[in-house]
Amino acid sequence: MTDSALVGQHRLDLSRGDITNERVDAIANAANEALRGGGGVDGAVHRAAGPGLLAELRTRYPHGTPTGTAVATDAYDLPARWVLHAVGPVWRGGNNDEPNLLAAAYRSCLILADELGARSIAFPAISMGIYGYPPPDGARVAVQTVVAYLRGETRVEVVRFVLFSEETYELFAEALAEAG
Ligand code: AR6
Repeated sequence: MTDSALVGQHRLDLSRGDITNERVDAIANAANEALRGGGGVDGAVHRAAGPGLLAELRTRYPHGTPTGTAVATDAYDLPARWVLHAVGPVWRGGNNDEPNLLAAAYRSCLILADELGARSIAFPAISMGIYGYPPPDGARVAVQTVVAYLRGETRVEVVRFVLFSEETYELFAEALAEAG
């Protein structure tokens, strides 16, 4: 299943599946501040990339990275070239700057992609699993942030949200229809 929209010359796609299979320049990972792996998509990314990923994170980012930021590594055994480890907010009721921090996590990845020269990037639904971000709001922030970025100066050509469940896919499709 796929939905697609054009934002100027850029394409925004939705697809169902496992992000570790994506053949794009960069995949984003929903990490935590420590950057030492975890469950959910982070666990899947580390398993599929192999041990070099954790070794690079330990060496280059010994103190992790704050919520709302992202760091890049090689993608090792994954089909992508880079992994962008983004830290979304833990949902704490909504009055702790969660929407801004979630938008900042997506934007940090897009900025890194531009710095690296990545033209295609795949995102999971950051913060919408273990971190408990309410699904309709999380999808809206994700789509609006990417659309706003693609309307600015960027060399990123394709952004794809890779959603694990049918429900999450539908929420992103609704958010995309609203943003269009
Ligand atoms: N491909 C695409 N999406 C996936 C995959 C996958 N392989 N696996 C899970 N999802 P989560 P968070 C979906 O919990 O909420 C980790 O322990 C999942 O269904 O992975 O940002 C980290 O180390 C959900 O829709 O990330 C952090 O401690 C979305 O990806 C913490 O979890 C995000 O769910 C981060 O929590």
